[in-house]
Amino acid sequence: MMLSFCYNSPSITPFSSPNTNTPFLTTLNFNNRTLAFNNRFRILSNSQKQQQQQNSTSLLSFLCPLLKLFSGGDPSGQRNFTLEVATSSLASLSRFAWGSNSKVESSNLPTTLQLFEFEACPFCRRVREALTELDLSVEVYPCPKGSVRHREVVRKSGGKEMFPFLIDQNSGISMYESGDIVKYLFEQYGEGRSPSRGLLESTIFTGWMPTILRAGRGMTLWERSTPDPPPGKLELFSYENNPYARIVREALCELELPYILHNVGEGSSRVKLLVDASGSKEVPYFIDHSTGFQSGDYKKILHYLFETYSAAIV
Ligand SMILES: N[C@@H](CCC(=O)N[C@@H](CS)C(=O)NCC(=O)O)C(=O)O
Repeated sequence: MMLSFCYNSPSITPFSSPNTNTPFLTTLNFNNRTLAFNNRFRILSNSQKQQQQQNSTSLLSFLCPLLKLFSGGDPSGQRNFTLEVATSSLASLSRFAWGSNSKVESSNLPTTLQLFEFEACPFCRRVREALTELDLSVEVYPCPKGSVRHREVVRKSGGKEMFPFLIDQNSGISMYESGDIVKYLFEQYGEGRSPSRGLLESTIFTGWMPTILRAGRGMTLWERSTPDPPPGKLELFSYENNPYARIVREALCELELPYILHNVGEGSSRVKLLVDASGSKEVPYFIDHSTGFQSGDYKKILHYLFETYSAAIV
C-alpha cells in the first residue's frame, strides 16, 4: 500500500500554506527536492510488491483504458452551457450525496496534502469526495492524459504513472490506490469517523457516470495549453459534487494548472474563509494571485482560464 517511508527533515523548507503569499511554484520546486528524498528512502517488502501487482491488475484498473473512448474535444470552443450544466448536474445526481457534505469538524489544518490526479478518473473522484467529507484543503497537480510535467513527478516519486497519487508532507507518506488513500486520510484526519456509507464501494458502480456524462471532459491535456506552469498561486473554492465547480476543475485539469483546492462542502468551517474572499457562500470561487483575477461565475472563470493559459481564442 505505501510506497515510501520517509521523515520530515527539519532542513526542508516549510510547506507553503494557502494563507501565505508563497507562490505555488515554490511548492512544486520543494516537491522535487522532497521527492528525491522519498526515493532514497523507499522500502518495499515482498508482500507490498505483491499487493502492488495485484492492485495494478485489478478489475477496476482494466476499465480505465475505456476512458480513451471518450474524447472531450476542444474545451476552449463555444459551449452550450445549458447542456454543460445539465450533464454536470446529472453527474452530481449519479454520485448521490458523496462529495457534498463535510463530516468532520475542520481543524483548519495547513495544507500538507498533494494530490496528483485527473478530473475524469473515477478513482481520483473517490479521493476528492473523501477530501470534501474530511473538509481538507489539498494542492491538486492535474495529470491529464498526454501531459508531462506532473506525471513525471509521480513517475520519479512512486515508480509508475498511476492516479490518484497522494503525498502527505505531514507524515512523509506517498501512496497510490484510491481505496488505500481514502482509508489513510480518514485514519489520519477523520477524527475517528469512517467514510460515508458506500463511498469506498461506489466507484465501480456510479463512479464512472460523471466521466461518461461529461464525455471525457477533464481527461486529456488541451493541446494549446501554455507549456509553463502559472507564475503564481491559483486557488479554487469548491466541493466535489458541485456541478459548476466540476466544470471549472475540468478546465484546470485540461490546462494542467496546479491549484489549491479548498473544499467547502455543506457544514464546512471553511465557509468563513470563502465569505471573506468572495462575500458569498457560493462555489465555485476562483482566485489567480498572479493577475488578481477572481470570480464566482463559472463561465467567466472558464473564459479567463483559456484566455490566460492557452493559445486559444475564446
Ligand atoms: N486501483 C487503482 C486504479 C487506478 C487507475 O487505474 N487509474 C487510471 C486512471 S482511471 C490510471 O492511472 N491510468 C494511467 C494513466 O492515466 O496514465 C486505484 O483505485 O487507484
